[in-house]
Amino acid sequence: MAKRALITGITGQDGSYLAEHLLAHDYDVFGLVRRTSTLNFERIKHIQDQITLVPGDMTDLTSLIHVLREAQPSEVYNLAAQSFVPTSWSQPVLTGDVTALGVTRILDAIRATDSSIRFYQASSSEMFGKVREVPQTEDTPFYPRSPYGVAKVYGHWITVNYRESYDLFAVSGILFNHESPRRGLEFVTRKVTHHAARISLGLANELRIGNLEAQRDWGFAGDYVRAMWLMLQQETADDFVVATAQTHTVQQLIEVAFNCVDLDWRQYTVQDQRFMRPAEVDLLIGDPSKAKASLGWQPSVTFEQLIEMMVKADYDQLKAEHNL
Ligand code: NAP
Ligand code: F7E
Repeated sequence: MAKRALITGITGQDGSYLAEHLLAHDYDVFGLVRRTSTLNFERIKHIQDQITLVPGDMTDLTSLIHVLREAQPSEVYNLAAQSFVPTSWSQPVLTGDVTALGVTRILDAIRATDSSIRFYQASSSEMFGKVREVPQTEDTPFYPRSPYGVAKVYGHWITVNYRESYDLFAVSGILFNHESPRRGLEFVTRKVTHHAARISLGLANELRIGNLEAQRDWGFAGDYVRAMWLMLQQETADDFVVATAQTHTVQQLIEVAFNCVDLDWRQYTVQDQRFMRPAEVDLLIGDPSKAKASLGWQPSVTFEQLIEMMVKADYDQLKAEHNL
């Protein structure tokens, strides 16, 4: 019989790639979707006839219990979150409700319905924040720098706690930044690649940006969902860092993206205080040795290939949209 998986956050970047990955492994895929007045199935419309969407919300325990009863999954991937860091300062309580308490709700719903379900929690490198060591490993202490990071630390520890308290197969993937042409336009990689493409097509004339010095370990989302799946196929539940072990500044990101369309980034880039954060995470670089050794996981896309892929996708899409 086909395995059944439930993905919360299926309409997001990672949810769409994970759904594709699970379908390719012959899973019956269920996706939790919240009610919206306009449909936002852009990232999953190409697979919508192969998956089952079930209504619910991470803020509503009853809906999570109903969804688990209906889907009867053997694996749950909890990707739903308020995931944009700046919004976590303007909506800290909502961020805590969805990104932190939402994890407890889904874990408790699993306990109430079927404690044999394997559970994946989308933890984040933002938990390392003001980093205590370089590179960051599974043992690096957390020091979050935003309400989002704080909420993710809660989600991480409640997952560990339910594993230890109730013997659930519950794991956390501590994933470093991962990007793709499906990344939301507000995140820095997609903002930059989209602007590079727009400027080269004459549709915009500048890129307004915040901190150029921040450093991130950026990988490809398609590679990272493979690691999520591998974590739930192991004999024992454990937590893993997933990263490329390479870091780049925001400025390097802009240089690479603008080079893809033969533009000099300096001519178009304007620093704008509005995009600075009240507290910054200056440097992230992960050590994925444990994932490599235990899961056999490694990234397949380099930073340069990733940015080129994103610029090209934006360029082609804008060209088609504007009949250029
Ligand atoms: P994303 O594109 O922002 O997607 C977030 C998803 O969560 C969307 O499907 C969204 O639904 C859903 N969601 C938000 N609030 C919800 C609620 N109250 N109830 C039900 N669903 C809700 O995020 P992503 O980049 O795919 O990331 C996936 C997960 O990994 C997130 O938990 C994120 O925090 C974590 N993470 C991401 C990265 C990264 O670099 N991408 C790194 C580490 C960890 P709507 O479409 O309806 O808004
Ligand atoms: O910012 C700097 C900004 O918003 C990256 C989420 O998926 O990854 C993501 O969080 C860096 C920061 O991602 C702009 O200050 C400069 O230093 O793309 P971002 P993030 O905050 O790292 C982690 C792992 C997650 O878990 C999160 O869910 O870029 N930056 N100028 C800018 N960032 C944005 N967004 N916009 C700018 O104009």
